[in-house]
Amino acid sequence: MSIKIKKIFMFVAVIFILTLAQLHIFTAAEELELGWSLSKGDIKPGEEVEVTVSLKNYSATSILGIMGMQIDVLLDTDLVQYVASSAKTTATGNSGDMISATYNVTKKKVIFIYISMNDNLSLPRGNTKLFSFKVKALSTITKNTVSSFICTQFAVTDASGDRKITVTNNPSVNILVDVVTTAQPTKVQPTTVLQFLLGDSDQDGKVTVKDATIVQKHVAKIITLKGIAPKAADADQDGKISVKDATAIQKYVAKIKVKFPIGQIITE
Ligand SMILES: [Ca+2]
Ligand SMILES: [Ca+2]
Repeated sequence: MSIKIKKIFMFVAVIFILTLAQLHIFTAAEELELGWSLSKGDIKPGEEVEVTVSLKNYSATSILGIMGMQIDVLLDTDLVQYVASSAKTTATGNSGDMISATYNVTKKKVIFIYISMNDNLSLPRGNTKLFSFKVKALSTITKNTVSSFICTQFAVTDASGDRKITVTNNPSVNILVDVVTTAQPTKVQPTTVLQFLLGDSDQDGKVTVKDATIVQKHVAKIITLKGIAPKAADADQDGKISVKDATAIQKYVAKIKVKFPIGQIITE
């Protein structure tokens, strides 16, 4: 049998065994466990995080070795998106072994596959870290959200060939997308202080008979007072400009006592 055919045969055999393991035909011995680590504890919307998947107890002597393994991680694409080309294997196998980590866009899964192509060799014990990938929290997330990745398949074939290891628990990793709800600083509205000389309709700094004339012109709609002038022109402080204001100003100018503070600085 040529080496090529032998390898193909091995490949088919391992896939077959993995499938059987999936179907739980073999008694599951839950000895292997998946571990997860994140490059940061929580991320902001739009930020990336690297997820590393590892085997927690592959060093256990009860496990003879791993000849085949498939791990599928389903991404919660409502919250995170896969960062293109970030899936990579961190495991190193023996010469000729097939190790890959890829992202399947349709299935929304990062799929890690290890298949030993050697007769007697298997995944070296030092391989606690298997693969990693990056995801990015959607920038549209507006409230604190936990995104969970679920491992939907974890099938392992051990090196003895007649004993299969399947971990049937459903490991998941949680990523907190933390939307900072920083309190918006309260904008202090600048207090507008209005100051004017009551009765000074023409804004020349003194109250004269001209101011009464201005009021009359404004009342007659010959002119229109603008800015602070209408405030100053409202000599009797009744909220409107009328002929009574002109009269009050005239009285003030004539030094006839008025009950309004004409000629005084008013601050509002
Ligand atoms: Ca004046
Ligand atoms: Ca008035």
